[in-house]
Amino acid sequence: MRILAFDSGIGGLGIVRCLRTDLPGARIDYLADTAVFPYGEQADDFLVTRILTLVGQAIARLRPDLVVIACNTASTLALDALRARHRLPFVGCVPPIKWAADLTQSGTIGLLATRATLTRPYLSNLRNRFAPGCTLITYGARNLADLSELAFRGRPVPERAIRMEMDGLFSQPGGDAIDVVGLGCTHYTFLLDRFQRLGRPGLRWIDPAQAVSRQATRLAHNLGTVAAKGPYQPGHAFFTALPQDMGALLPGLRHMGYDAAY
Ligand code: DGN
Repeated sequence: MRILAFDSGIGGLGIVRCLRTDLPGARIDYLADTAVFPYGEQADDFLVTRILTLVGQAIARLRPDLVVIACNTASTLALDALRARHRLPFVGCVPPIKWAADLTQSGTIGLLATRATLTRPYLSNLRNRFAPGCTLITYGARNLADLSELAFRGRPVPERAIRMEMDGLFSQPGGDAIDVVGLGCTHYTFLLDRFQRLGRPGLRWIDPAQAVSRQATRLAHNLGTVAAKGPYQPGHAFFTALPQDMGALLPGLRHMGYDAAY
């Protein structure tokens, strides 16, 4: 079983970490489009073409059995187009609106995501379908993805900068009533412990990484080609631009740097 996971940066490695445990016998390759990170600030047309091209090339080269689009910004924009183009199972990653709506007691849910994700019809559809009775307060964070990259690398993350972004959500009208916050960007998994520490007591934070991994695992088992247990297979990580300080990359993923094929 070969899995390809894709994100703009290190965010999808939170899902890869879960997949490692859920599918120890799978070979997981990771492609990060670091050359145009952050995706949240790019134009939609540009991103769709780029994602279709990069993921298409990676599929042709790595021949995965299953693809995980481990990025909300990419999934909410290009998942349907990818599915239409490739006869492969795709697992996407979208803001956990339904989950938040199921958990909230106050009826007010918060969502942190990239600005791009928040403007997509995909999000309003999710909201209309799964949380019609809830108040949804969103905040499109510009800096949280960068701060997550720092956290991932084990570098100091200024607490003040995280607080400022959290204030962007909670200081909106009605923000006091938020009791559940969904993470709508895979990068934020690496800041979850800080959100929990700095947020109001009693707030619930939803990180979909584990659920996405479980969904991929279900599909992998349905394909019938997956060994339930090891032997453990290391994967490769490919970057479209050589990132600095990637020493903290997940153990077992060998860093291949930029590959001309991409
Ligand atoms: N990790 C990505 C997401 O889930 O939306 C995008 C982060 C970014 O590029 N800003």
